Amino acid sequence: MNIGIVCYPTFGGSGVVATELGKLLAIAGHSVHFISYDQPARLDYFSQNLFYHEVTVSTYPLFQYPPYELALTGKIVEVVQNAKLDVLHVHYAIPHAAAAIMAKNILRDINGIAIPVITTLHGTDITLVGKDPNYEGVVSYSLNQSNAVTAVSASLRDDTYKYFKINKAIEVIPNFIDLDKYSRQTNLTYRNAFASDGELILMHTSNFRKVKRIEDVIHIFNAVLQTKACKLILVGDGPERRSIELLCAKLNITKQVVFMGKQDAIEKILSIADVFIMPSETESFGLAALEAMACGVPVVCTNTGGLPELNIHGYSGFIANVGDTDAMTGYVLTILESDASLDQFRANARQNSLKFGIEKIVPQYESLYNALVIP
Ligand code: GMT
Repeated sequence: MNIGIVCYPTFGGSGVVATELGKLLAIAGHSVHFISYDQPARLDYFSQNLFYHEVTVSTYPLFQYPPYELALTGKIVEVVQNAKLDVLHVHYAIPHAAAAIMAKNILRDINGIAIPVITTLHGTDITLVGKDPNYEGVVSYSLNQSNAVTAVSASLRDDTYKYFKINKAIEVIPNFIDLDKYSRQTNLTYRNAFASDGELILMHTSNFRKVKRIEDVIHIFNAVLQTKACKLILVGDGPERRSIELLCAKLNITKQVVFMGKQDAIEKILSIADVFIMPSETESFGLAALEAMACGVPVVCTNTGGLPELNIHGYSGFIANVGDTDAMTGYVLTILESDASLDQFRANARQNSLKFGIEKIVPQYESLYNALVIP
């Protein structure tokens, strides 16, 4: 099958899921054509079945806002024809679903080509950005005009029905993980570079946006530090980083907190962690928490969005109300109570991640494509 994938190229969760899915589909023998404004960050793998088509936006003095959606629409129309795409799969509704629907209509009306469009909803495209009244009508229309819509959790599916006027079924296909790549890789030299003997390591990875509530990570860590010798490793970068650095300085814990910035070898870094903290305000699935669990790291998170569908309270970690840093501190300390407790939570976290292995999830997308492709 010839599959087109439209996604954001950055380190954000939707781009990661789209790129990893495309790589797996290429391994399965499909030809996969990525359409984006930059090479997807995780497209680090060479295959004769993988192609990348860059969207370039021309500028003009009149354009205070260069029309990316139009350039994307034009590129989709071109790639569908040239690469003879059978199906177009767009990740993150805004603006990808609207551009895909416009391209679908152009191809139908001008070129006599029928291209099925699948829109996968990832999270903030619904819970934050999408429900902005300026976008709500366009998002509802684009989802209703898509041939199929998927959401990464039941919670996100329900939110979509709540905030938009949707007249079709939304299938839940959760995030997935390569359990061979993401597994605990013990590397003492690496661990010792960050923590001395007996020191524990707490970790958080994200794109440092407000919705991640990284200040809660800092307060939880600061409270744990009162009773346990530990370090905090923060992986990723984004708009909140500076204020978090300032908060660490104010609390006088700068020496105990490591800001690693954006990193590729996430599985190696996660492997040295003892507890992963995800105190998000909203989180449709929590791919970063799944990556941690697969590497045998228990997760303390909030009860928002799809997180309760991923993390099992008292088994793979713990769940608390958004903003309840006291409860989350208590849960971190419970996990770290003894070596036996930590070992048990580690094993449970890995066991829980097995439900989301690629071999279980990727065929669900393939069946969806097969059901829509016109023979
Ligand atoms: O918040 C991010 O990290 C980026 C964002 C995105 O859409 O790029 O991630 C969302 O999609 C991920 C993949 O499906 C989910 O695992 C994340 O939970 C979701 N983020 C939020 O809902 C805040």
